[in-house]
Amino acid sequence: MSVPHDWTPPTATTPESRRGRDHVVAGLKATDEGDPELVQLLTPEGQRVSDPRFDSYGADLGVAELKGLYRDMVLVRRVDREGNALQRQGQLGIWVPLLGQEAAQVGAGRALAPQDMAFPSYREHGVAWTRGIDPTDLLGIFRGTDHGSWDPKDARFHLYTIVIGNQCLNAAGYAMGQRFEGKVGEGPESEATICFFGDGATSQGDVHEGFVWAAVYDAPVVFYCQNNQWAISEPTERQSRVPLYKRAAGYGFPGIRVDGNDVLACLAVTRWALEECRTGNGPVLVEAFTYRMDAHTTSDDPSRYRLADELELWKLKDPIERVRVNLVREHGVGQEFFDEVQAESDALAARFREFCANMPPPPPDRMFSQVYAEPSPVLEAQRAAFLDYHASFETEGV
Ligand SMILES: Cc1ncc(C[n+]2csc(CCOP(=O)(O)OP(=O)(O)O)c2C)c(N)n1
Ligand SMILES: [Mg+2]
Repeated sequence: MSVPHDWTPPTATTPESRRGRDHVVAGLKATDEGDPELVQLLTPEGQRVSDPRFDSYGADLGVAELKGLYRDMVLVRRVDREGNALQRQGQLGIWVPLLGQEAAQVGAGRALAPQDMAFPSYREHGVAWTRGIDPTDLLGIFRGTDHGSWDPKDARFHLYTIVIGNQCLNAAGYAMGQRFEGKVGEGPESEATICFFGDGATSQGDVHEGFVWAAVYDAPVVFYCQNNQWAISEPTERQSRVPLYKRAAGYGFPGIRVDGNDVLACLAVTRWALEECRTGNGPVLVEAFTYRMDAHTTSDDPSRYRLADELELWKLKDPIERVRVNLVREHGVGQEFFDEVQAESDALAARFREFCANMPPPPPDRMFSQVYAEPSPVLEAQRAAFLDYHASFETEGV
C-alpha cells in the first residue's frame, strides 16, 4: 500500500505542544502542593499530618523512631558529602551523590525485614546504610578497586548495578524464585524483594520486561522508583506522558506516589507495599517523588541544563530539616540530641576519609583469582602472561 506524500497521522497534534519542557501533562510536575494522590505524613514545614490510607503503617513511629530516622539521614548525608569531597581531592575516580534523596532511601530501607532482598542501582548509599553495610565498603566501587566489598547474600543487598534498569530483571527473577520456593504467605518469615531504580530507568526495556514478568508471575517485588526529576540532563516530563506511578495500571498492579522527601511517608508506604508482596498481592510500584539536589555524578555539571531556582524551591522541602523541625516543635527535643548526632557524624566522616586514603591498591592478578569459582589451565596461562607483562614495567624509571 502506498502512502500519499501529504498524508499525516490522524492522531498528530501540534508537534510543538508535545515537545520539550512546554509539554506538561497533568500531575507530572505535581509537588506536595495540592496533589491529592501524593502520600504525605510530614509536611515540608515539619508538621505531622494524617493520610487515612497509610496512618496505620506509621502509627508506631514516635519520637524514638523519628530520632533514629533523623540520625540515619544525617549520617548518610555526611558520608555523601565526604564522598564528593574525596573525589575532588583525587582519592576517588567518581562519586554519585544522593543529596536530597535521604528520606526516599532511609524510609524504604527501614521498612525492610531482615529476610527481604534489595536490589540497588548506583545511588543507594542510604539503603546500603539501612542494610548494615559500612560506608567504607562503598569506597572500592568509586576508587575503581572492586565492585563492592559486601556479601550480597549476607547483607540481603545486591551489588550496585550501573547498567540502567538491569536490576529490575534480576529483582523480578529473584522474587519469582521467592514465590516458587513458597516464601510468600502470611507467616512472619515470609519474604519480599525491593528494586530501586530512577525515573530515567523507566524508559529502559529491562524495566518494562521486569514489570511484565513480575506481574504475570505475581512476584513479591516492590518496584521503588526514585523520581528525582532528572536522568542526567533529561527531565522526567520528556520521558513519559503520564505520571510514572500511573504506568503500573498498564501492567495490572497498583502504583502509588509518595512524597520522597518525607521519611515517614516513605517508610509507611513501603511497609504497606512490602506487606502486599509478602502476602501474595505483589508486585507494587512506588514512585518516591523527590529531587536530586546535586549533580548526577561528580563528572556532571547541572548548571548546563537546569536553572538554579529549581534547586532553591526544593531546598525548602529538605528531607532532614522537616524532621528536625518536627522533633523540636512537636516533641520538645533539645539541642543536646542534635549535638550528639553532629559529633557522631564528624567521627564517621573522619573514619571514612582515613579508610579511603589508606586503601591498598589491589594486587594486579586479583581479577584471575576472584572472578571464576575454580581455576582452569586457560586462566592460569592468562594469569602468568599478564604477570610477566606487568613485571616488564617494574624497572621503569628506577
Ligand atoms: C543501559 C544504560 N544506558 C545508559 C547509561 C548511562 N547512564 C548512566 S546514569 C543515566 C541516567 C539514569 O537516570 P535515572 O534512571 O533517572 O537515575 P538517576 O541517575 O537520576 O538516579 C544514564 C543514561 C547506563 N549506565 N546504562
Ligand atoms: Mg533520575
